[in-house]
Amino acid sequence: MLEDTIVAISTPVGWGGLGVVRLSGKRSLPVAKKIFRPKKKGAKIPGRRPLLGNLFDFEQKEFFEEAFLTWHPQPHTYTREDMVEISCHGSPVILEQVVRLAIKAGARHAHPGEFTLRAYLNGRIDILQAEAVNDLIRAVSYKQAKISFHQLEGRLSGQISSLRDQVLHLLSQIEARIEFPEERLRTSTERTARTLENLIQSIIKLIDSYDLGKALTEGITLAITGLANVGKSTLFNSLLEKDRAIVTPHPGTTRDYLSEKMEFKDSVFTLIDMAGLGKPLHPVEKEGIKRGKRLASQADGILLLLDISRKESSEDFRLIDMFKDKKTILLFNKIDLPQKMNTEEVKNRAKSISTLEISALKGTNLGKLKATIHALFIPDLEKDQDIIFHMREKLILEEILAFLVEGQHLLEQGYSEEVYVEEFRKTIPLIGRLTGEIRSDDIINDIFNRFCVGK
Ligand SMILES: Nc1nc2c(ncn2[C@@H]2O[C@H](COP(=O)(O)OP(=O)(O)OP(=O)(O)O)[C@@H](O)[C@H]2O)c(=O)[nH]1
Ligand SMILES: [Mg+2]
Repeated sequence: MLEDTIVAISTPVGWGGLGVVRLSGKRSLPVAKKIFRPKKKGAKIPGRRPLLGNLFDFEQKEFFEEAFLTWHPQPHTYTREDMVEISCHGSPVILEQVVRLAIKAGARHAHPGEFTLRAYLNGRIDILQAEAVNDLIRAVSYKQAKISFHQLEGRLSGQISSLRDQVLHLLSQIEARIEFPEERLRTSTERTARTLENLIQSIIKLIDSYDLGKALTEGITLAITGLANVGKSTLFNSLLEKDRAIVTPHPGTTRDYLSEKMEFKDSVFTLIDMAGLGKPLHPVEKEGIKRGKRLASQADGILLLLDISRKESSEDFRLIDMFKDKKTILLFNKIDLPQKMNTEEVKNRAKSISTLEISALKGTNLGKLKATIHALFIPDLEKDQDIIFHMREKLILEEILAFLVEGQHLLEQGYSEEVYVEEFRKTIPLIGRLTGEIRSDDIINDIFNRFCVGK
């Protein structure tokens, strides 16, 4: 595969001022020379400097375009291979002709992301940096682009490699105790426990940063839920500051769900309004409730509304139970009305869930609600703490965390070094998978298929 010379149009599909065709591989320069003739007869092609010339159709024996050619000799290139860039007018007809001729001259059409894949396979970047390339190109905000740029420069890779160093340090402490049990200078179990605790905390911070990553990209989804008529649609509209959902005094107003983006302090939240989760009054509502339950279970968080102008009911408690394992904020709505609900009793039952009293109609405490949402979902990051944008990374970090926590458990329970050291050793290959040091075809396919052709 790496023996092939690949070619692709690297600029977007369509018409533009300029268009660029890129080649990478051993035969890049010979292939390009068949298509390109310098303006100055016999001029040598310099390294890393654009040379003006004409493009030549060696089949029809005719010139068809003016272009700059830049030769990037290996190894200091994007792919670490010989590369050539042909920059001409941004006409799809011309660009496709250049690619066609390059293929005739011995190149092969590149797959999506294949240039970056080569940079990875040739060891110039790791898989985290490769992901950052695509994140940078597809960034939806300047802030996200900047974070991706730093990751491309190796900031996240640096953090992961420091995690690996910490694990290795931990292992060496424990292994020294196993090998030289009599040694007076050996590290104490307490010290190992401290090293371990620090390591666990840094991994938790990284895992938590995924929420922020999501908030900066596709948005955190929040399902507004509760029984019928508690004020879900009113809250939805108030938070969005627009009259989006229909509000009526009749229970069962909302049947289909609605979703809209809300921005707050750099972050994006997707709010979902839906049918009330109580007993359906109408067959259409039944389907709405089914969908509502599914949406709520898939959401990142729940805003669970209760109507304090009514007495608490077993239905209310059932909902609190239903969402006790999710990130939930319990909202006592309609505080502008006379109170019938025993909120203290409800709070006792809700235990660790955070609560807030609001009036969706009058807008009371909505600023506080936004701040609470932000605090719950967007962790306060230290200045140099990196952010992860991908589920892949989060899942591997969670696996690593699980082994460390299991090891911590065994250590605390007084098991011997030989027993808990095994748990810590299991994290090493996982770190390798995280950075791509351990190659996996699945991961490679999954990541590079998301790229565009030509990158
Ligand atoms: N006084 C007062 N009334 C409210 C408040 N929030 C909502 N309401 C009223 O409660 C009724 C129901 O509000 P909706 O927002 O439609 O409630 P919902 O939960 O979306 O209802 P369904 O879609 O039927 O499940 C409307 O008459 C609202 O004006 C509030 O904070 N205070
Ligand atoms: Mg509604």
